[in-house]
Order: sequence, then C-alpha cells, then structure tokens
Amino acid sequence: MRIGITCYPTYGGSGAVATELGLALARRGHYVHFISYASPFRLRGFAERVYFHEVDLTGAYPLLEYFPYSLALAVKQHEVALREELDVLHVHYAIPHATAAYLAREMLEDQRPLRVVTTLHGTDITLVGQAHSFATITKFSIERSDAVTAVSQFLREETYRAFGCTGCDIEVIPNFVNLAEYFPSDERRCPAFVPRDAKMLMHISNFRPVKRVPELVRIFAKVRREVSSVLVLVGDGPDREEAEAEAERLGVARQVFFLGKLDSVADLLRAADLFLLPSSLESFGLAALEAMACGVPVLASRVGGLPEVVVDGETGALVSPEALDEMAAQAVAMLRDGDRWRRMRRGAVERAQQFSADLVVPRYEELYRRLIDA
Ligand code: GMT
Repeated sequence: MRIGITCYPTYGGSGAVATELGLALARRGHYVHFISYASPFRLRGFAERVYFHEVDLTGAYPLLEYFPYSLALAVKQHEVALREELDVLHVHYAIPHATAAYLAREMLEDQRPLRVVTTLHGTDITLVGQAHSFATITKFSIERSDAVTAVSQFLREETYRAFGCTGCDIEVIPNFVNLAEYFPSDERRCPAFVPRDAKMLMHISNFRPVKRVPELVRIFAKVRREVSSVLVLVGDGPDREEAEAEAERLGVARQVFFLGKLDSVADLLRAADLFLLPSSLESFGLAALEAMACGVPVLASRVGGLPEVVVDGETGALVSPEALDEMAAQAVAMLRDGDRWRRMRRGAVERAQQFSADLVVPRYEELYRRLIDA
C-alpha cells in the first residue's frame, strides 16, 4: 500500500507512535510518506521506502498575522496524494490534521480515492479539542474521516461523551512498542553521575502542565529522604523552569538531572529502577509502556487510559494523582523490597509484550485494507 502519514514532528507521544508505525509499515513492504512541517524526531537516517515531505511555509504575508498552517498542510497532503498515488492518508492527533486531510480529500474530487484515517491520541479529545475555538470542527473532522481509531478504550469513550460523534465507529488500536529496541538488560549501564548505591528514578515527557513535573520533583524529594536515589528527567517544555526551581527549593537540585530532549532513550531506560508518571490525565502513556518493555516498573496516576497499560500491583503501582505522599510511599516500598521489585520487573516485561509492534501494526494494515476494498 501507499500510505501518507501526518503527525506532529516534535517530541511527544503522537509523533512517536506515528513515526514508529510508518517505519514498521515500511519494513513490512509498504511505501510511507510523512507529511509535516519538519522531519519527525524519531525518523533518524535513511529507511527503505520511507519519504518525508515538508509542508511549504513560505507563503507568509504581512496581512496573514497568523500563518494558516492547516491550509498549507492540506495543499501538501493533496499534492503528495496525487503525485505518490496514496491509498490512505493516516493522520495522528485530530487538530488540525484531520481537518486538513478532509480538505485534501475534497480537493482530489474524483481524481483518485483517498481514505482518511484519524487516530485520536489524547489532548486532541480531552483538552484542546473541547476548547470553544476547536470543538465543532474537531467533531466535524472526526465524523468525516473514513475511519477513526483511539489509542485506548478510555479515549474512545471520552470521544463519544464529549463530542457525540454519532455514526462514528471508533476502533481501539492501542499504542505499541518496538521490542527490538525496547528490551530489558541485566547489565545496568547507568550514567556516570548516578552513585553506585543509588536508585535511578526516571521520567520522560514534554513537560506540559498535564505531566505534573514540579509535583514529580516533590514526590522525589520525599523518596530521597528514605532511599538513596537520583531522578533523571528526559524532555523539555513549559514546566521545566518551575521543576528546576522546585528541585532547588527542596534541596535536591544536585540529585535531579534534567537531560533535555534526547532522540534515543532505550539505553537510559534499561538502567532505571523506577519510571514515574504522575500525570493529571493520560490517554495511554506511551513512555510508561516503553519503560515497562525495558523492565522498569511504573508508578503512575490512576487516570485515563493508564490502567489499560499499567497493571496495579503487577507491573508497578497506580495511585490517585493528588496523593503525592502515597506515591512517594509506593516508590519507597517498591525500591526497598527487592523480591517485589523483581516480580514487577518481570510483570512489566510480560505486559509490554502484549503491546508488541508485531501484534498491533497488522491491525492498522487490516484497517487500511478494509477501507481500500470497501
Ligand atoms: O504529545 C503528544 O504527541 C500528544 C499527547 C497529547 O497530549 O495528546 O500525548 C498523547 O498521545 C500519546 C500517544 O498516543 C499517549 O501515549 C499520551 O498518553 C497522550 N497524552 C495525554 O493524554 C496527555
């Protein structure tokens, strides 16, 4: 098949999933064309049958105080669909990608059929999509997609609850992990800054308020009083400064390491003892899944789709997001009890195998095939 994929190229779960999907599809013999304003961050180096098409942003004009990216994107999607004879255009994150895809398909008229698949990822439904400025067009664009998928059962139900979307049959296709890259190792290769006897706690995100990174630093400060440990943070975003200030204020700045954005995190994850995700909402929690695949138990909030990924007591623990003390207590308990930790590590690896790319990617292929044959 010839598949177009539009996603945000920046650090974030939806872009990561879209890119891993494209790469997996290309390995399975399909032609994959990424269409976005920059090359997706996980698209490293050359891959057979993979192409990137940059949206043309040169049409700026003083009158256009706000550059209409959605239109420029639709133009590029239309152009690529025609030239590369795309069968399917799969967009990740509804805003504005599903709307642009709708326009691109309309522009094709009868020149060639283009099936639009929209995958809902999270805040496109739970936050941004429900904002007054976007709600009606989000609903419209979802309803006009040829197929809609959601990354968790929670997100599917939330879409129906928030938007109605009557007539849409939203299929849950969970996120997945490439087990050839994310696997456990007993050889613990910690960064040099981690003291020999210290536990390594880890977090990866785009540091948006929903991730509650300053609260995470507070949890760590409590853990640190009981267990010799460091906190390693990967990523960057709006709450980084506040989190840095919090580490300073709580006297743990020398034990909290902000590494910034990194392209490849599997080696680092393999060295971690515990992954923390105290988000206020999370439709799935891809970073938690990747940590589990590397053998790292996950301590997370009991919100959204996280219980569909992390099994409380078996692959880590789930706690109410407000209960910072309980989260810290759970972390301490897990880190102190070696037998329990090893059980959870095994449980995490086994659970992650259920989300293997080899199991999930064929579900997207089947969906595309169904649409093409319809
Ligand atoms: O950062 C992104 O790319 C999107 C982001 C969001 O806020 O919607 O992440 C969502 O999509 C990921 C991939 O499907 C999920 O693993 C995240 O749980 C989800 N984030 C939230 O729901 C907050």
